[in-house]
Amino acid sequence: MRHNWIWVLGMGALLMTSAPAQVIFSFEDPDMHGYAADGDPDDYCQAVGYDYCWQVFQATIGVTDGSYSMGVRWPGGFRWLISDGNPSIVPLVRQSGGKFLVDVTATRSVPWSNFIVSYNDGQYGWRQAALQATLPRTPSTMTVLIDASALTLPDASASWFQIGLGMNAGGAHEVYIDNLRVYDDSKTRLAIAFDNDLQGFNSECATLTWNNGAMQVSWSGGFCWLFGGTTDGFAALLHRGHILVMDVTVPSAGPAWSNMIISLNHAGGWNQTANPIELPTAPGSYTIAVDYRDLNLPDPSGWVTLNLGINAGGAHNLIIDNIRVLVEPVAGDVNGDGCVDDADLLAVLFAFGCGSDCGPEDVNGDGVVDDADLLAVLFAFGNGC
Ligand SMILES: [Ca+2]
Ligand SMILES: [Ca+2]
Ligand SMILES: [Ca+2]
Repeated sequence: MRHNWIWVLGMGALLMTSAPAQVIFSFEDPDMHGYAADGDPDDYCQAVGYDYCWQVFQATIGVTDGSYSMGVRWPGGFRWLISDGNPSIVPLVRQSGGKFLVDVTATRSVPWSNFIVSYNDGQYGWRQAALQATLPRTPSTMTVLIDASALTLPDASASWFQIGLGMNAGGAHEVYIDNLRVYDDSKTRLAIAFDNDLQGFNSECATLTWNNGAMQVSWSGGFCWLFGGTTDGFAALLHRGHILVMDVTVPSAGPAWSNMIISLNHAGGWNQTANPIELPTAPGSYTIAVDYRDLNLPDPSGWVTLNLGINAGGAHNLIIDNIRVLVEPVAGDVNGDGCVDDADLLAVLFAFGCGSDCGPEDVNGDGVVDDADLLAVLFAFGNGC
C-alpha cells in the first residue's frame, strides 16, 4: 500500500506546474529591453578608457532569473537608462501598483549609490519617483524594493511605455541587475505593528512616540540607533525569508538625504547590515525593504531584538509601521504558515471540487482543486516545519 502511494505521489509531482513568474525585465538573450543603447559608443570608450565611460551590457554575474543579467559600469555620477517602449510590460506594471523587486549585485565599493525610477508614455508623459531606490555600495547582492507607487500607472491601452533607471553613484561603480518583478505585499507576514505600544523600541538620540498605532521618530540628524523592537514569533518569522519590509511616512519635508541599516541582536551576538537603505525625505507614504540575507539569524525559538540604525543629513521625522517579513513560498503550504501539515491537507479537502476562482488550495495552479492538489500537499508534507 505504502509502495503504491509513493508511486502515485511521484506522478503527482510530475503533474505539478509552477505559477507564472511575474517578471518584467530579465535581460535574457538577446533582449536588453533597450537599455544597452544608453551606454557610450565603443569608440568613445576606447578614446577615454573603459573605466571612464558608461557601459550597459548583457552579463552572467548576479543572475537570479534565466541565464543573463544587465551589467552597468560607469565612472560615477548620474545618467538615465531608458528602456524601449514595448507595451507588453504594461499589464504587469499596472498589476504591481508601482512596487517592484529587483536583484542587484555590486562588484565595486563606492561611498554611496542609488537609482531613481521613471515612467514615460504617450498619455501621461515623463514622471519620476520621489524615493530613490538603493544600490549596494559594497561588493554584495541585495534584493531591492522600488516604490514608484506615487506615479500614475500607464493606461491598459498604452501603445508604448518606458521604464527609466536613473543610475547614480559617488564613484566608479559596477552593478548587475536582474529579475525586475512585481512586489506582492500579500506575501508578507506582519511582525511589529505598534498596535498598543512601541514594542520595546527605545533610543538615546531620537524621540520615539507611539502615534495612533505607529512609531513616530524624530531626531536632529546624524546616525542614531533605535534599539530593542521585538514580538512573539519574530525569531521564527525571520527564518522564512530574507527581506524585512516596513511602511514609512514622512509627515513634512525632511533633509537632503536619509538612510537606514538594521541589526539583529540575539544569543548569537550583534550583527548588522552593510548596505544602508535609502529612506524617504519628501512628504508621503512609502514602502521600504531591507535585505538581511547576510545576518546571522537567531534560533527560531530564541529571543531576538530588531534595531534600526537611522541616518540623515539634518533633522528628520518618520512614522514607521507594519514591520514585516516577505516570506519565501513553501511548496504545499496552503495556509501560508510556513509548514506543510494536517491543516494544509484539510484546507484542500474542504475546497475539494472547486472549479473556478479557487484560492491557495489550488496548489498546482491549474484552476481546479482536485486529487492532484491533495497529492501535491502529501508530497510536500513536513516541508518547512
Ligand atoms: Ca535574467
Ligand atoms: Ca501550512
Ligand atoms: Ca489544482
